[in-house]
Amino acid sequence: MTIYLDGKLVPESEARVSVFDHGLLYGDGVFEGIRSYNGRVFLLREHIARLYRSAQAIGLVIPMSQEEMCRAVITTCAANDCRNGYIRLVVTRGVGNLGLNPYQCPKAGVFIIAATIQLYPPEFYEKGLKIITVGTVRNHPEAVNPNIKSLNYLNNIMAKIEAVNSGVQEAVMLNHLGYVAEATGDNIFVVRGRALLTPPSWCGCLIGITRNAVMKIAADNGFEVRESVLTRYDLYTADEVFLTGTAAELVPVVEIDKRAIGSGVPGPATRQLMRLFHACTQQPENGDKIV
Ligand code: PXG
Repeated sequence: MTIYLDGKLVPESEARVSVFDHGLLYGDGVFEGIRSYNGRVFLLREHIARLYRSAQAIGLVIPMSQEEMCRAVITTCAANDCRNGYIRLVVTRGVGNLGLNPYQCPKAGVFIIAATIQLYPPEFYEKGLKIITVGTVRNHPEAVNPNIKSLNYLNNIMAKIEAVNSGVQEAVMLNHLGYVAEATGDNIFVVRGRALLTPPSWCGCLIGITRNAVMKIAADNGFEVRESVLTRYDLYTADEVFLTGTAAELVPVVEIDKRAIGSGVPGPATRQLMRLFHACTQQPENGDKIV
């Protein structure tokens, strides 16, 4: 595998970061997870724009322009023939001393991995996920705001541990007020009749690129799409529930906290949106060509 590291393509064996990098020492940095479909990087510009917003929010200067970053992603995909894959783009605070102060780190580090990912085994896309709500609360908006896709995912990892320890694949996290925020690496949607509901940003979710794409697709196909404050009651009594994310794509949820959702199998709206989302990933206008 060939890795993009600080402006150069290097073999995987040479792609190393320092133990003094604050990305490692403090989780100080930001990242994106991006997919390629059919030789194009899906919604690349949206991902890069969000990366730069995350960096801006933590006062991190990325030492290249958004256009240069887009080129770097495409070049890394081309070098790895990553035509249907998963791209992990990481910007760290860079090398500094053993203190928190980020201003001691002269230059941000940038690396890009173009590989593959499978978040859930294929049968879950057919049968749906069983999930639980967990005690670990989503970040308060005035702590590390959930819109910052930071290298500090420990809060979400704690929630994931609760889910896995309970024998399920995924956790729903609530915010500090008790409202539904999102899953550990995916946004959450509720179907109620022809309405499609998902929590607003202030409830503690990342504004997912897949979330936005699905909201647009649904609106274009006759759903009434709304951001809505959701409680666990709304999940338990939904007709359908599904999760969205770059890695997960669109995955049905059939059980939450031992309550069957709707009929207990992936519902028609979810299956329709899965088909429509797949078609959307294949449309040339939604991606930058890998050359
Ligand atoms: N919420 C959180 C907390 C996320 O980290 C999403 C929602 C979905 O956002 P997008 O923009 O991808 O629709 C994410 C994204 C992984 C992995 O390796 C996680 C994400 C994306 C890609 C890979 O587990 N999370």
